[in-house]
Amino acid sequence: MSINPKLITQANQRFQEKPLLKRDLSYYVEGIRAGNRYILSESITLIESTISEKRSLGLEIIDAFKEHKPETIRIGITGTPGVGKSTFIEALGRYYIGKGHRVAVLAVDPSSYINKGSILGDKNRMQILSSMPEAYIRPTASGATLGGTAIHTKETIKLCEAAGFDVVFIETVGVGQSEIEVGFMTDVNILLLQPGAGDEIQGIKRGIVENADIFVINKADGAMLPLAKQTKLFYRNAIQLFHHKVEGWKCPTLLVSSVDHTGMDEVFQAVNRYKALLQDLHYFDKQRLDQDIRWFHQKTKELIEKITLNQPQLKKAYGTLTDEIQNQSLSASGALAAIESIIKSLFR
Ligand SMILES: Nc1nc2c(ncn2[C@@H]2O[C@H](COP(=O)(O)OP(=O)(O)OP(=O)(O)O)[C@@H](O)[C@H]2O)c(=O)[nH]1
Ligand SMILES: [Mg+2]
Repeated sequence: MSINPKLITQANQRFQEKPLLKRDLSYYVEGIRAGNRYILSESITLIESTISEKRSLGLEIIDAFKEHKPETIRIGITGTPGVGKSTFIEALGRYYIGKGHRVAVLAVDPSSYINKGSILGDKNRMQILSSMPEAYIRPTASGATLGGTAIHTKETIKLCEAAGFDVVFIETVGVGQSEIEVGFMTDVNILLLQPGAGDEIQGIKRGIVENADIFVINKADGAMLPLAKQTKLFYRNAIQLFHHKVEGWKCPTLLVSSVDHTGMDEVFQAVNRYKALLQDLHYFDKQRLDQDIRWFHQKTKELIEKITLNQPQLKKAYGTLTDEIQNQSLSASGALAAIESIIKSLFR
C-alpha cells in the first residue's frame, strides 16, 4: 500500500504548527507545585532529553524550586536480581502511604537489565502501589546513562520532591559501579538479602555493602522462615566486621516478608532512627551537600571526557595513535606523551 504524499505533507505541517516547546515554564512549575504526576513525568522527560532546548527548560524547572526545601527522605534499595526489591518497595511504600506519606519510586537499571523485561516485571510487582494516587513510579529510560552512571537520577529526585513526594525510593541492582554511585544520592541505603548461606554477599560489590545502613533479609515466610532466621544470625555477626561511616550507628539486620507485608514497621522505625541520628549529628544536610559536590565533580569529569574526546583534532589523533600501537610502530607510553601534548595545546 502506498502512502499519499499529500497526507505526509499535511502531517508534517501539523507537526510544525506545534512549537517544540509549546508550554512555558510556569505550566510545569505550577503543575509540579500542585503535585500533578503527569506534568512531573513531562518535566523528567525534559531533563532526560538530549535536545538542548528541552533540557534547558528542564533545568529551569529544577531551578524554580531551589529555595524549596521540603523535609524528605531518599531511600536506596539494592540487592541481587530477584531478591525481591520491587516487591519490598511495594510493601514498604504502601506502609509509608498508610502513615500519610507520598511515595516516588525510581528504578535505576543498567540498560541491558531493562532489556530483559525487568521493568515490566517491576510494574507487576508494584501493581497496587502504582495505582495509588499517593505514589509515582518511574523507571529510568534505557540508555539514559553516561559512563555507566544514571545521569539524571539526582535531578529526578529533586523534581519528585518538589511535587510533594516526601519519600523517594531508588531501586538498583547491587552488582555494578553505577549502583555504587546511586548509593551516593540517598540518605539511607537498605541492602536486601536472600535467606541462605550468606554466599550472596560475595557477589555484591564491596562498595554497596560498605554503603549499606540497614540489612534486610527478605522472603522470611513459609518454608524459608527457619533459614531466614539462621541467615539473620549469620549476617548479624558478619556485619559487625564492617565499620560504618557514622559513629554510633550499628547496622540493624531485619527480617521481612514482602509478600506477607511483615516486618515493615521495623524497617520504617530503623529508617527513622537512622535519620534522627544523622540529624542529631548535624550530618543529614551535610551528607546531601557533600553528595551534591561529589556529583558535580563526577559529572564535570564525565563532561570533560566526552567533550575532549569529541574534539576533532584529538579524536583523529586518538585513532591514529591507537593504530600505531596496534601495528607496533609506537609504544603505548609514546602515544600517551603525544596525546598529552595535543591536549595541552588545545588549552593554550
Ligand atoms: N516468598 C517470597 N517471595 C518473594 C518475596 N519478595 C519477593 N518475592 C518473589 O521473588 C521474585 C522476585 O521479586 P522482585 O520483587 O521482582 O525482585 P527484584 O529484586 O525487584 O528483581 P529484579 O528487579 O529483577 O532485580 C518474585 O517472584 C517475587 O514474588 C517475599 O517476601 N517472599
Ligand atoms: Mg525489581
